Amino acid sequence: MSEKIKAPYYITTPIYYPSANLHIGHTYCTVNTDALARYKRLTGHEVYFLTGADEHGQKIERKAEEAGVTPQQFVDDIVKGFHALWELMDISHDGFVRTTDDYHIACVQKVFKKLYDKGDIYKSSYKGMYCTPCESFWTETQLKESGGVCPDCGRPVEEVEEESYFLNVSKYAPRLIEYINENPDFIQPPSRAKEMLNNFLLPGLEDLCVSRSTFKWGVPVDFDDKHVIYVWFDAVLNYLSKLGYLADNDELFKKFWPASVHVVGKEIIRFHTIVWPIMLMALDLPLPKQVYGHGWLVLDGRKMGKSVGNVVDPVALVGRYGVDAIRYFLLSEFQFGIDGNFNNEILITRINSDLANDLGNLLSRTVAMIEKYFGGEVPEAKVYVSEEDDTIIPVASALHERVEAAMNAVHPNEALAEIFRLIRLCNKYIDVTAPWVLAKDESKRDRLGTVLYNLAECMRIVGVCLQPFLTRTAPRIFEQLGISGNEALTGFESIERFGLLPAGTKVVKGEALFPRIDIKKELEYLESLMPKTEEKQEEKKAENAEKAEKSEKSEKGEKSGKDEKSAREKPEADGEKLTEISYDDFAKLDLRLAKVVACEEVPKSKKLLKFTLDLGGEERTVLSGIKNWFGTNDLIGKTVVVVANLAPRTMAGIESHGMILCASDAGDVHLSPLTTMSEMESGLKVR
Ligand code: ME8
Repeated sequence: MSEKIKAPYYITTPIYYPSANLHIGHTYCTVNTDALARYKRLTGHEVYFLTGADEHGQKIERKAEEAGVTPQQFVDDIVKGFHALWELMDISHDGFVRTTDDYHIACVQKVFKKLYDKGDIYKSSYKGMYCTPCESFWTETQLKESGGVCPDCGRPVEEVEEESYFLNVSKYAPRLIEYINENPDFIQPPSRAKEMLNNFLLPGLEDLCVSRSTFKWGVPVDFDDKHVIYVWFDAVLNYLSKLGYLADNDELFKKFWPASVHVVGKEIIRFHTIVWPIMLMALDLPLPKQVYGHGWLVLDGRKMGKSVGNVVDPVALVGRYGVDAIRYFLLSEFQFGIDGNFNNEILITRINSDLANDLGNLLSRTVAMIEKYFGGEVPEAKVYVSEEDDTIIPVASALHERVEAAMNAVHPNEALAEIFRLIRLCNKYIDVTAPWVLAKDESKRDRLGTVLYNLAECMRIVGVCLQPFLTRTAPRIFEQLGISGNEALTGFESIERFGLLPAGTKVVKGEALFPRIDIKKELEYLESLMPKTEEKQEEKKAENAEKAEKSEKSEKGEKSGKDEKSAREKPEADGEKLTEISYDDFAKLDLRLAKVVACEEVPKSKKLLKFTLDLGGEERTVLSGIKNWFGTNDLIGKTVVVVANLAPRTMAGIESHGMILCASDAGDVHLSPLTTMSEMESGLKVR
């Protein structure tokens, strides 16, 4: 075992804008960063993993105004959702920075003043084209190439003229060019380094405008209160402020700076490899060791993004398939450095083939055979057959090195590919060695034992390696192998040698790690969650028209309407976004208790049931799309809660007057109408 003292490891994600709820793209970046942080902890590094929220700027100020709340209220609300999402995704961050936190504001102001006093920030006036959603100025050349719209998001830019403070970027540019040329690992993947040099640094940099006076929502320049500090200048300093830079207690800063790697999306690599290093040079601080620019998740050929609105909601996916299935998909499917297309079919196939078939079956077959042939005790390995055993043992023995290389290169997907290569080889090994045939011949008992030992040991090695990736599954593998909590067998160093699993270890068969899922049903479900662009809706309509009768078609319209609605509501149900309403708004609802008198099917509708409700003397017909969960007799005599003053609506040719309130989980797996704890009279008001 190596006794080397390992370097502290400081890894960061971008701090995301709380302008809307986070989507699968942010989750992709954070989950990959989390796997890297967990891996470094597992391999003995002291790790600080930082994420957070970038809360200032005009975009947030405008959004808050639209929502009729203060910017602080607006961001507080959305940032709650960030925390909930990271908890849901098992993100193991050590710190969460908010740019509205006092320590951060103090740090930004001190840095600004320090650079002003030094002459690296100076006051002048500026006129330029600005993209508010991206909080970026663009030069004429850049706009020419992009056809006059923002090169990052494709939205219109506007002319802005201000008296501002500027950062003397041009002074440091030659030093930065030299640094990038001398440190080929600094910007990764390497293609991005070329892009930064050729597109920005070599043509010459203009000094950067680092203050704004046209809006208020930012860190004030403390010696000139007309100005707030440019949101990007403010934002990148999060990487220092959370560590206590320029604060009384700067222990974390001393231990962890410079950062080992800033993981960022490719569109913000410019700020991280040009502006940020120049700020650090001006502060006489070392530069981060690496900035890794990952690719985008793309939907229908466009970057998934909050401003465009074509986003996939991770909360719904996790509710349906579980954290590890979604973590696995995000960690394995896309090569980290380049763009990848989000695709439902691949998501489902991955869950079924990689997780349920390859991984799940390998564990269950291994444990089941040890139980069946050896009473649940891992047998000894006594009879080695090189042409069979050499297909897996050398691969298992070298796995830690391969995973280490992939993780050091910031390629979690490649690390997982190595782990799953061993899993597949083990499945093949079972087919080739055919333990069930060996079991029939008493003279082959020692060989049978060896085969099962090798499989169990490979499974242990797989479990150890999977810990940073599949946070819930790795412990379940250890449980079934009977080695839970045994650090000597689950720590990363324990897989440097093949054969550490002691014979006699008691295995325990457990539930399947990943149940197989029904592809057709799940694709329909996922389709209903996808953001619907107009074009897509048209395509869908055309598809439906071909498939169904006229009446069927109207039901499909009903279905997608409902599903869109439920997709929008889900984040709220999971505490992600709660829009406050006044009591007066609430009082507009007329909620009533109603007794279900009768219920019947709606001809040709797959989802709707027709209810006759007693609202205390008044009888109502209410349609409800709950046929997937209930039969016509299930609710008869039950008391339900109805929105009684909902405007009547005709569905499938029947007028429905009111709505039955139901609760459902994220994937709509469980659904229940609301009722009362004791018998209450029909027609009573609910408030
Ligand atoms: O840019 N695919 O915040 P942001 C993959 N506040 N990753 C994606 C993605 C997609 N479709 N969409 C977003 C900001 N991301 C600034 C950062 S840092 C000092 C300040 C990820 O909320 C990706 O990592 O727009 C991207 O860089 C980041 O979210 C942008 O998040």
